[in-house]
Amino acid sequence: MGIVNVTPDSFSDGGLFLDADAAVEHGRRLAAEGAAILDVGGESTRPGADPVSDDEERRRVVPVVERLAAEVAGARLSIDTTKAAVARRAVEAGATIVNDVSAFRFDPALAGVVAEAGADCCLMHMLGEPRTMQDDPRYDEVVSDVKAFLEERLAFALAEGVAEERVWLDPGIGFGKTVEHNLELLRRLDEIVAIGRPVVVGASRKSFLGKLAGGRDERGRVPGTIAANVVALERGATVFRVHDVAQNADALAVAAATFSRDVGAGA
Ligand code: PMM
Repeated sequence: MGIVNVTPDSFSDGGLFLDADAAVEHGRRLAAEGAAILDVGGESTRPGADPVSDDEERRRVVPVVERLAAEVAGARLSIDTTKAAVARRAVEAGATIVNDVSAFRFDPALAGVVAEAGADCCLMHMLGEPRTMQDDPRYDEVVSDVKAFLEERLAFALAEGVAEERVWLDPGIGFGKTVEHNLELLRRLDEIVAIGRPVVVGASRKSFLGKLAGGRDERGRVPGTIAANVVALERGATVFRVHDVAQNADALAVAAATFSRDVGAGA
């Protein structure tokens, strides 16, 4: 899953693809590098980020989804949003996956949009909300807490009419987690996989990788991203949300062949 952020302020690529032409070109390049999915987002979820209005978010993402659907063959389109109004328009424009970092908490009507469209959805764990999630995150026991949250959100999605086979789950690396929380979730990812739905991992370029490896900035975190994704693959993850598709796809192809695994929905 290649990341196409149409935002001025995402943590590692904010502002680079705010113009629709640049975003479409970037998506085209990620698809050529092997992305099976392009994840288009118009609202930054970095720690401390302020919310964006429905109208502004729609204005950013809908033209990009429309053009990617028309111009780029071979990759499915995912809309990274927490808002029903944005998802509805993106699905009309050609998205077939809804990636919701709030797991239907911020806008419960989003579940109905997914159910009605027959779309796939990714439900992610986050502690609280982006503005405050990194202020001293605490858990009773991080893996059990995240697992219980994802089971509860899966049950909510099913109750709203989403088919179980449409739901993917994500432990939300970096969303209200310390370095040790992130490592424990990766180390014990098999316990999340045991819920029985495909597991998505989004470790790409995140700050814990910089903290573990010499204080590297976002662009220097590709080797760390690959290490985290190979561990996640070994523990059973099947979807890897990344900025650097070519490098991750090569590494995961070799790791998957070694483990005799499919990379599933692809890098
Ligand atoms: N991380 C970000 C945004 N969306 N979606 C899922 N499913 N999982 C993630 O880990 C995730 C996400 C933040 O990263 P970005 O600002 O580089 O997009």
